[in-house]
Amino acid sequence: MRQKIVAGNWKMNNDLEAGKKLALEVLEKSTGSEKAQIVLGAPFIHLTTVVEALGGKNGIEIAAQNCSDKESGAYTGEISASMVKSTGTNYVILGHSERREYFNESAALLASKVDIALANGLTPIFCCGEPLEIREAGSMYDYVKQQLTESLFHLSAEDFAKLSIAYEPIWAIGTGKTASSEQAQEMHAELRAHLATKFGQEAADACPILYGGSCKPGNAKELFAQEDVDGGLIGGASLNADDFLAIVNSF
Ligand code: 3PY
Repeated sequence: MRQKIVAGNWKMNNDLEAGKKLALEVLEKSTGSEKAQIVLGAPFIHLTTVVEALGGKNGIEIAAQNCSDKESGAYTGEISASMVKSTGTNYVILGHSERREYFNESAALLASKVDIALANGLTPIFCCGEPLEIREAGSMYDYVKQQLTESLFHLSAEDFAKLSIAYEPIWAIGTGKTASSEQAQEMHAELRAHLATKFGQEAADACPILYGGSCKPGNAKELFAQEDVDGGLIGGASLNADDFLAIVNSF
């Protein structure tokens, strides 16, 4: 049985107090016996506060939304994987389409970020997904598989076994549009088959592949019922504890 994961991606929202309040509300309203691992993806400056506020209760984990590809040194404004880890944070979201698009994160850079995250004991949630024109041209499977090849296929089997993948079609992010459960299932199955060509069927079968892109309480159940959809990376709906937990409880 693959691990189920529902991760919130708070993006650049909430000041410190509001972030802490949201995390505490998720804690209060959760039971600790959810079927999915809960992960909260908080802004860097929230990490220490949120980790301390949750105190490891109900098994809730915290994610950073990025980390540097450099270990340390003269990189003004950057945050390293070891700094993230030192806050008690165990996950990191890497390669979100907003980072690829607005911060020019290339496949090669993301390969380095994956390496440094793993070397520092962080579990990457590696994002991939195609823009609308690629979907409309029908080349989405090749496009997304290439994203995985370029940033993950250098990994050892041992390192690959530590990460999760989030498929987020760009045309479904912040647009209110969601991939249908069939579209999500088809892509997830294609990606899993692709991973199997490199890491073997057993390793591919064990890798959680999450769906992201306008996942909400109203559509999570149907998406999560798909064989190859192992949870979600949740944007807007993760900013509301009730909505987020409704999604978590859609398993
Ligand atoms: C969204 O659902 O909008 C996301 O980008 C999740 O990462």
